[in-house]
Amino acid sequence: MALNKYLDVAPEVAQAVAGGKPVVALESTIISHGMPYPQNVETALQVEQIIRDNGAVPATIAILGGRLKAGCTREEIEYLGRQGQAVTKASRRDLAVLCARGADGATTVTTTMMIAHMAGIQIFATGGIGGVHRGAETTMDISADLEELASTPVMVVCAGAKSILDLGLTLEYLETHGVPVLGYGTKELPAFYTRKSGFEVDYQVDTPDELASIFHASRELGLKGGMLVTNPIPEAYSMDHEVINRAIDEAIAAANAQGIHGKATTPFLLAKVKELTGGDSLDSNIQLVFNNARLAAQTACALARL
Ligand code: PSU
Ligand code: MN
Repeated sequence: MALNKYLDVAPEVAQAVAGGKPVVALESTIISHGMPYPQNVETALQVEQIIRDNGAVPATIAILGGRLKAGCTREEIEYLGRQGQAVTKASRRDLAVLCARGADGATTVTTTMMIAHMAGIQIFATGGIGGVHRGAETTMDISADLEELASTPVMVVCAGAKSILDLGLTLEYLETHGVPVLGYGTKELPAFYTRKSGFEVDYQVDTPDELASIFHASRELGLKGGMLVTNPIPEAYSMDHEVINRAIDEAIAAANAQGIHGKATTPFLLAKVKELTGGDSLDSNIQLVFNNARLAAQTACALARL
Protein backbone atom coordinates (compact mmCIF):
# COMPACT_ATOMS: atom_id res chain seq x y z
CA MET A 1 0.00 0.00 0.00
CA ALA A 2 1.40 3.38 -1.02
CA LEU A 3 1.25 5.46 2.14
CA ASN A 4 -0.05 8.91 1.51
CA LYS A 5 -0.31 11.73 4.00
CA TYR A 6 -3.71 12.81 2.64
CA LEU A 7 -5.21 9.30 2.80
CA ASP A 8 -7.54 8.00 5.55
CA VAL A 9 -8.32 4.31 5.27
CA ALA A 10 -11.28 3.22 7.43
CA PRO A 11 -10.12 0.72 10.10
CA GLU A 12 -12.26 -2.14 8.77
CA VAL A 13 -10.93 -1.54 5.24
CA ALA A 14 -7.31 -1.28 6.38
CA GLN A 15 -7.64 -4.53 8.32
CA ALA A 16 -9.19 -6.35 5.36
CA VAL A 17 -6.52 -5.10 2.94
CA ALA A 18 -3.71 -6.03 5.33
CA GLY A 19 -5.21 -9.51 5.76
CA GLY A 20 -5.67 -10.11 2.02
CA LYS A 21 -9.45 -10.16 2.52
CA PRO A 22 -11.85 -9.11 -0.27
CA VAL A 23 -12.65 -5.38 -0.49
CA VAL A 24 -14.76 -3.52 -3.08
CA ALA A 25 -14.42 0.22 -3.70
CA LEU A 26 -17.47 2.38 -4.54
CA GLU A 27 -17.60 5.87 -6.02
CA SER A 28 -19.38 8.91 -4.59
CA THR A 29 -20.25 11.00 -7.67
CA ILE A 30 -23.00 8.47 -8.27
CA ILE A 31 -24.34 9.48 -4.81
CA SER A 32 -24.05 13.26 -5.07
CA HIS A 33 -24.53 13.82 -8.80
CA GLY A 34 -26.01 10.58 -10.09
CA MET A 35 -29.25 10.19 -8.14
CA PRO A 36 -31.72 12.36 -6.21
CA TYR A 37 -31.90 12.45 -2.40
CA PRO A 38 -32.95 10.30 -0.56
CA GLN A 39 -32.75 7.44 -3.10
CA ASN A 40 -29.02 8.15 -3.49
CA VAL A 41 -28.30 7.51 0.20
CA GLU A 42 -30.62 4.50 0.42
CA THR A 43 -28.97 3.00 -2.68
CA ALA A 44 -25.44 3.66 -1.44
CA LEU A 45 -26.18 1.95 1.88
CA GLN A 46 -27.91 -1.00 0.18
CA VAL A 47 -24.96 -1.41 -2.17
CA GLU A 48 -22.64 -1.64 0.83
CA GLN A 49 -24.94 -4.28 2.36
CA ILE A 50 -24.96 -6.33 -0.87
CA ILE A 51 -21.16 -6.32 -0.86
CA ARG A 52 -21.15 -7.56 2.75
CA ASP A 53 -23.77 -10.22 1.98
CA ASN A 54 -21.44 -11.48 -0.75
CA GLY A 55 -18.48 -11.78 1.58
CA ALA A 56 -16.51 -8.59 0.93
CA VAL A 57 -15.88 -5.31 2.78
CA PRO A 58 -17.28 -2.16 1.08
CA ALA A 59 -15.18 1.00 0.83
CA THR A 60 -17.14 4.03 -0.35
CA ILE A 61 -14.61 6.58 -1.53
CA ALA A 62 -14.87 10.38 -1.27
CA ILE A 63 -12.89 13.50 -0.36
CA LEU A 64 -13.99 15.08 2.91
CA GLY A 65 -12.33 18.13 4.41
CA GLY A 66 -9.38 17.63 2.08
CA ARG A 67 -8.87 14.03 3.24
CA LEU A 68 -8.97 11.14 0.77
CA LYS A 69 -11.37 8.66 2.38
CA ALA A 70 -11.15 4.97 1.56
CA GLY A 71 -14.26 3.89 3.45
CA CYS A 72 -17.00 6.30 4.51
CA THR A 73 -19.26 6.06 7.52
CA ARG A 74 -23.05 5.99 7.22
CA GLU A 75 -23.09 9.65 8.34
CA GLU A 76 -20.57 10.63 5.67
CA ILE A 77 -22.67 8.91 2.98
CA GLU A 78 -25.76 10.71 4.28
CA TYR A 79 -23.85 14.02 4.12
CA LEU A 80 -22.73 13.46 0.51
CA GLY A 81 -26.27 12.49 -0.48
CA ARG A 82 -27.84 15.57 1.12
CA GLN A 83 -25.23 17.91 -0.36
CA GLY A 84 -25.91 16.58 -3.85
CA GLN A 85 -24.65 18.81 -6.65
CA ALA A 86 -23.22 21.27 -4.08
CA VAL A 87 -20.26 18.90 -3.65
CA THR A 88 -17.49 19.33 -6.22
CA LYS A 89 -17.41 16.54 -8.77
CA ALA A 90 -13.77 15.59 -8.35
CA SER A 91 -11.71 14.18 -11.18
CA ARG A 92 -7.89 13.88 -11.30
CA ARG A 93 -7.32 17.58 -12.01
CA ASP A 94 -9.34 18.60 -8.92
CA LEU A 95 -7.48 16.52 -6.32
CA ALA A 96 -4.61 18.85 -5.43
CA VAL A 97 -6.84 21.92 -5.07
CA LEU A 98 -9.39 20.10 -2.88
CA CYS A 99 -6.68 18.63 -0.62
CA ALA A 100 -4.84 21.93 -0.29
CA ARG A 101 -8.07 23.78 0.57
CA GLY A 102 -9.42 21.11 2.91
CA ALA A 103 -12.53 20.88 0.75
CA ASP A 104 -15.03 18.12 -0.08
CA GLY A 105 -15.25 16.24 -3.35
CA ALA A 106 -17.38 13.46 -4.77
CA THR A 107 -15.11 11.01 -6.54
CA THR A 108 -15.66 10.00 -10.17
CA VAL A 109 -14.46 6.70 -11.60
CA THR A 110 -11.05 8.35 -12.07
CA THR A 111 -10.47 9.52 -8.51
CA THR A 112 -12.13 6.45 -7.01
CA MET A 113 -9.63 4.28 -8.91
CA MET A 114 -6.75 6.49 -7.74
CA ILE A 115 -7.74 6.43 -4.08
CA ALA A 116 -8.65 2.72 -4.18
CA HIS A 117 -5.18 1.98 -5.55
CA MET A 118 -3.50 4.11 -2.88
CA ALA A 119 -5.42 2.11 -0.26
CA GLY A 120 -4.54 -1.28 -1.80
CA ILE A 121 -8.05 -2.03 -3.13
CA GLN A 122 -8.17 -3.81 -6.50
CA ILE A 123 -11.86 -4.07 -7.40
CA PHE A 124 -14.35 -1.25 -7.83
CA ALA A 125 -18.08 -1.40 -8.63
CA THR A 126 -20.11 1.39 -10.17
CA GLY A 127 -22.93 2.06 -12.66
CA GLY A 128 -21.51 3.69 -15.77
CA ILE A 129 -18.15 5.14 -16.76
CA GLY A 130 -17.22 8.28 -18.63
CA GLY A 131 -15.89 7.95 -22.18
CA VAL A 132 -15.54 9.64 -25.53
CA HIS A 133 -18.50 11.97 -26.03
CA ARG A 134 -20.41 12.17 -29.26
CA GLY A 135 -18.89 15.00 -31.26
CA ALA A 136 -15.52 14.61 -29.51
CA GLU A 137 -13.81 15.01 -32.88
CA THR A 138 -14.53 18.74 -32.47
CA THR A 139 -15.09 19.23 -28.70
CA MET A 140 -12.25 16.91 -27.58
CA ASP A 141 -14.51 15.90 -24.68
CA ILE A 142 -13.00 12.62 -23.53
CA SER A 143 -13.46 11.57 -19.92
CA ALA A 144 -10.38 11.31 -17.71
CA ASP A 145 -11.85 7.92 -16.71
CA LEU A 146 -10.35 6.36 -19.84
CA GLU A 147 -6.88 7.71 -19.09
CA GLU A 148 -7.13 6.37 -15.53
CA LEU A 149 -8.18 2.92 -16.78
CA ALA A 150 -5.06 3.02 -18.94
CA SER A 151 -2.72 3.72 -16.05
CA THR A 152 -4.13 2.50 -12.71
CA PRO A 153 -4.35 -1.23 -11.92
CA VAL A 154 -7.92 -1.47 -10.66
CA MET A 155 -10.70 -3.63 -12.11
CA VAL A 156 -13.84 -1.54 -12.71
CA VAL A 157 -17.15 -3.40 -12.82
CA CYS A 158 -19.80 -1.35 -14.63
CA ALA A 159 -22.92 -1.85 -16.78
CA GLY A 160 -21.17 -0.59 -19.90
CA ALA A 161 -21.49 3.02 -20.96
CA LYS A 162 -24.56 5.06 -21.80
CA SER A 163 -25.08 5.98 -25.40
CA ILE A 164 -24.83 9.64 -24.38
CA LEU A 165 -21.25 8.68 -25.37
CA ASP A 166 -19.88 7.55 -28.70
CA LEU A 167 -19.50 3.89 -27.73
CA GLY A 168 -17.47 2.99 -30.82
CA LEU A 169 -14.90 5.72 -30.19
CA THR A 170 -14.82 4.84 -26.49
CA LEU A 171 -13.87 1.25 -27.37
CA GLU A 172 -11.23 2.49 -29.85
CA TYR A 173 -9.70 4.72 -27.18
CA LEU A 174 -9.57 1.84 -24.69
CA GLU A 175 -7.97 -0.40 -27.30
CA THR A 176 -5.30 2.20 -28.08
CA HIS A 177 -4.50 2.49 -24.39
CA GLY A 178 -4.38 -1.25 -23.80
CA VAL A 179 -7.42 -1.58 -21.56
CA PRO A 180 -9.17 -4.96 -21.87
CA VAL A 181 -12.96 -4.74 -22.06
CA LEU A 182 -14.55 -7.92 -20.71
CA GLY A 183 -18.22 -8.80 -21.17
CA TYR A 184 -19.71 -10.72 -18.27
CA GLY A 185 -21.68 -13.54 -19.86
CA THR A 186 -21.90 -11.61 -23.12
CA LYS A 187 -19.96 -10.85 -26.30
CA GLU A 188 -21.82 -7.58 -26.75
CA LEU A 189 -21.00 -4.34 -24.96
CA PRO A 190 -24.00 -3.47 -22.77
CA ALA A 191 -25.22 0.15 -22.94
CA PHE A 192 -26.16 0.70 -19.28
CA TYR A 193 -29.98 0.83 -19.55
CA THR A 194 -30.00 -1.84 -22.25
CA ARG A 195 -28.16 -5.15 -22.65
CA LYS A 196 -27.25 -4.47 -26.26
CA SER A 197 -25.33 -1.75 -28.11
CA GLY A 198 -24.33 -3.25 -31.45
CA PHE A 199 -20.66 -3.19 -30.35
CA GLU A 200 -18.53 -6.17 -29.34
CA VAL A 201 -16.41 -6.48 -26.21
CA ASP A 202 -12.89 -7.90 -26.43
CA TYR A 203 -13.66 -11.09 -24.52
CA GLN A 204 -16.65 -12.82 -23.00
CA VAL A 205 -15.98 -14.03 -19.44
CA ASP A 206 -18.52 -16.20 -17.64
CA THR A 207 -17.43 -16.53 -14.02
CA PRO A 208 -16.08 -14.36 -11.17
CA ASP A 209 -13.21 -16.87 -10.85
CA GLU A 210 -12.12 -16.23 -14.41
CA LEU A 211 -12.40 -12.45 -13.96
CA ALA A 212 -10.17 -12.77 -10.88
CA SER A 213 -7.63 -14.92 -12.69
CA ILE A 214 -7.40 -12.42 -15.58
CA PHE A 215 -6.84 -9.53 -13.17
CA HIS A 216 -4.30 -11.60 -11.25
CA ALA A 217 -2.41 -12.38 -14.48
CA SER A 218 -2.35 -8.70 -15.38
CA ARG A 219 -0.78 -7.86 -12.02
CA GLU A 220 1.73 -10.71 -12.28
CA LEU A 221 2.66 -9.57 -15.77
CA GLY A 222 3.36 -6.13 -14.30
CA LEU A 223 0.93 -4.40 -16.69
CA LYS A 224 0.30 -0.89 -15.46
CA GLY A 225 -3.34 -0.35 -16.41
CA GLY A 226 -6.70 -1.50 -15.14
CA MET A 227 -9.49 -3.37 -16.86
CA LEU A 228 -13.16 -2.87 -17.53
CA VAL A 229 -15.82 -5.47 -16.78
CA THR A 230 -19.13 -4.73 -18.46
CA ASN A 231 -22.03 -6.48 -16.78
CA PRO A 232 -25.40 -6.26 -18.56
CA ILE A 233 -28.39 -4.90 -16.63
CA PRO A 234 -30.68 -7.77 -15.52
CA GLU A 235 -33.27 -8.52 -18.21
CA ALA A 236 -36.18 -7.64 -15.90
CA TYR A 237 -34.95 -4.05 -15.52
CA SER A 238 -33.58 -3.38 -19.00
CA MET A 239 -35.28 -0.54 -20.84
CA ASP A 240 -36.79 -0.22 -24.29
CA HIS A 241 -34.15 0.78 -26.89
CA GLU A 242 -36.44 3.23 -28.66
CA VAL A 243 -37.52 5.01 -25.48
CA ILE A 244 -34.02 5.40 -24.09
CA ASN A 245 -32.38 6.38 -27.37
CA ARG A 246 -35.00 9.02 -28.06
CA ALA A 247 -34.43 10.48 -24.57
CA ILE A 248 -30.66 10.48 -25.12
CA ASP A 249 -30.94 12.25 -28.48
CA GLU A 250 -33.23 14.84 -26.91
CA ALA A 251 -30.85 15.35 -23.96
CA ILE A 252 -27.87 15.88 -26.29
CA ALA A 253 -29.87 18.39 -28.35
CA ALA A 254 -30.77 20.29 -25.16
CA ALA A 255 -27.14 20.30 -23.99
CA ASN A 256 -25.99 21.70 -27.34
CA ALA A 257 -28.77 24.30 -27.40
CA GLN A 258 -27.88 25.46 -23.87
CA GLY A 259 -24.13 25.47 -24.52
CA ILE A 260 -23.40 22.97 -21.75
CA HIS A 261 -19.73 21.95 -21.79
CA GLY A 262 -16.82 20.64 -19.74
CA LYS A 263 -17.43 18.79 -16.50
CA ALA A 264 -21.11 19.83 -16.46
CA THR A 265 -21.87 17.81 -19.61
CA THR A 266 -22.17 14.34 -18.10
CA PRO A 267 -24.29 15.34 -15.07
CA PHE A 268 -26.52 17.47 -17.34
CA LEU A 269 -27.13 14.62 -19.79
CA LEU A 270 -27.74 12.10 -17.01
CA ALA A 271 -30.27 14.38 -15.30
CA LYS A 272 -32.03 15.18 -18.57
CA VAL A 273 -32.35 11.53 -19.55
CA LYS A 274 -33.78 10.80 -16.13
CA GLU A 275 -36.25 13.68 -16.43
CA LEU A 276 -37.40 12.48 -19.86
CA THR A 277 -37.81 8.83 -18.90
CA GLY A 278 -39.32 9.40 -15.47
CA GLY A 279 -38.86 7.03 -12.55
CA ASP A 280 -38.23 4.01 -14.78
CA SER A 281 -34.65 4.92 -15.54
CA LEU A 282 -33.86 5.60 -11.87
CA ASP A 283 -35.19 2.18 -10.91
CA SER A 284 -33.12 0.53 -13.66
CA ASN A 285 -30.08 2.54 -12.59
CA ILE A 286 -30.39 1.35 -8.98
CA GLN A 287 -30.85 -2.29 -9.99
CA LEU A 288 -27.85 -2.38 -12.27
CA VAL A 289 -25.64 -0.94 -9.54
CA PHE A 290 -26.83 -3.70 -7.18
CA ASN A 291 -26.03 -6.25 -9.88
CA ASN A 292 -22.52 -4.83 -10.34
CA ALA A 293 -21.88 -4.75 -6.59
CA ARG A 294 -22.72 -8.46 -6.37
CA LEU A 295 -20.38 -9.39 -9.22
CA ALA A 296 -17.57 -7.19 -7.89
CA ALA A 297 -17.86 -8.75 -4.41
CA GLN A 298 -17.81 -12.28 -5.85
CA THR A 299 -14.78 -11.39 -7.96
CA ALA A 300 -12.99 -9.82 -4.98
CA CYS A 301 -13.61 -13.06 -3.03
CA ALA A 302 -12.20 -15.12 -5.91
CA LEU A 303 -9.18 -12.80 -6.15
CA ALA A 304 -8.50 -13.15 -2.43
CA ARG A 305 -8.24 -16.94 -2.88
CA LEU A 306 -5.51 -16.66 -5.56
N1 PSU B 1 -21.80 7.91 -16.40
C1 PSU B 1 -22.90 7.36 -15.85
N2 PSU B 1 -23.16 7.62 -14.55
C2 PSU B 1 -22.31 8.39 -13.78
C3 PSU B 1 -21.16 8.94 -14.38
C4 PSU B 1 -20.94 8.68 -15.67
O1 PSU B 1 -23.66 6.68 -16.53
O2 PSU B 1 -22.59 8.61 -12.61
C5 PSU B 1 -20.21 9.75 -13.53
C6 PSU B 1 -19.08 8.87 -13.00
O3 PSU B 1 -18.66 9.34 -11.75
C7 PSU B 1 -18.01 9.08 -14.04
C8 PSU B 1 -18.20 10.55 -14.34
O4 PSU B 1 -16.70 8.80 -13.58
O5 PSU B 1 -19.59 10.75 -14.35
C9 PSU B 1 -17.60 10.94 -15.68
O6 PSU B 1 -17.69 12.32 -15.83
P1 PSU B 1 -16.94 13.02 -17.05
O7 PSU B 1 -17.65 12.54 -18.29
O8 PSU B 1 -17.12 14.49 -16.82
O9 PSU B 1 -15.53 12.59 -17.00
MN1 MN C 1 -15.78 15.61 -20.04
